[in-house]
Amino acid sequence: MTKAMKERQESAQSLEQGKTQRVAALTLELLEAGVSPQTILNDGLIAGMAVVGEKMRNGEMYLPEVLQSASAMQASLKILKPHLTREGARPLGRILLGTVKGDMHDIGKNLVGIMLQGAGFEIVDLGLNVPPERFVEGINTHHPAIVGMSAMLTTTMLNMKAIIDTIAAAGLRSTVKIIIGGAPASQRFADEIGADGYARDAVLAVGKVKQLLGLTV
Ligand code: B1M
Repeated sequence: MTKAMKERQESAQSLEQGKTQRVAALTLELLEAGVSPQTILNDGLIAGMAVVGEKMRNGEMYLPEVLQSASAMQASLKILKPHLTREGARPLGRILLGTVKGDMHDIGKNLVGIMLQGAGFEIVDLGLNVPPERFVEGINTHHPAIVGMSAMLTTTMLNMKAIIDTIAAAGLRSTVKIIIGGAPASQRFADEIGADGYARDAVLAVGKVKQLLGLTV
């Protein structure tokens, strides 16, 4: 096994153990060694977080430990961000992004934002736990082409419909395309609630947004 492969494995394990400084240091080392940010993301961070999710489900990890892992992931994402995005280019379009009301999971949404920014879009990030009215306010203020919603709980995903209904009630539905994502979401759910698109992960979200805006060839 090469040094870089070992470090990616160690990065996943350190993330699982919530060792923020170690994960950050390994991220820098791997970048310096020429490993691509996508590989660091997939083999290190996302792989580590998948184990955290498994352990959380089985009751082997508790919230404070999961929070530690989440902060390790956020720290590493901060380091990777400039390598995944390109500054200065004229934006392809503006996207309003938020994690829906009641939901405190923002890592996936942040990653979607980074990938979209990397593809040339301008991101207005409303953060997490965003109520329907703030999405409406965001549309009125920023005039985005796309609204992106993220939800990670089977309970909070239902709030996506409330947000779409509130946008429609404000007379703004025809002004934006709406894309949804997050672990419990699906194309079927997107169809049911009247969203324009669904994407399973951050890379597919870029493709879906381009498709919705007619930017694909
Ligand atoms: Co929570 N949590 N959590 N959690 N958490 C899950 C989601 C869970 C699946 C864990 C489990 O049981 N195995 C489970 C949900 C079960 C369910 O509803 N079916 C769960 C639970 C139960 C809870 C609490 C209720 C626990 C409790 O309090 N007892 C609680 C709820 C709090 C709340 O939101 N109100 C809770 C809390 C937390 C923490 C705060 C501790 C922390 C979040 C910290 C943070 O985000 N800042 C946390 C974490 C870290 C997780 C897991 C372990 C990891 C999530 C993550 O960041 N993944 C998660 C288990 C898992 O997912 N395996 C879990 C990495 C990230 C890159 O992937 O977020 O899936 P993901 O994003 C992907 C795609 O989903 C997609 O692209 C992203 C990148 O590829 N995507 C989009 C996401 N948004 C998109 C938007 C798009 C398109 C694609 O378009 C706009």
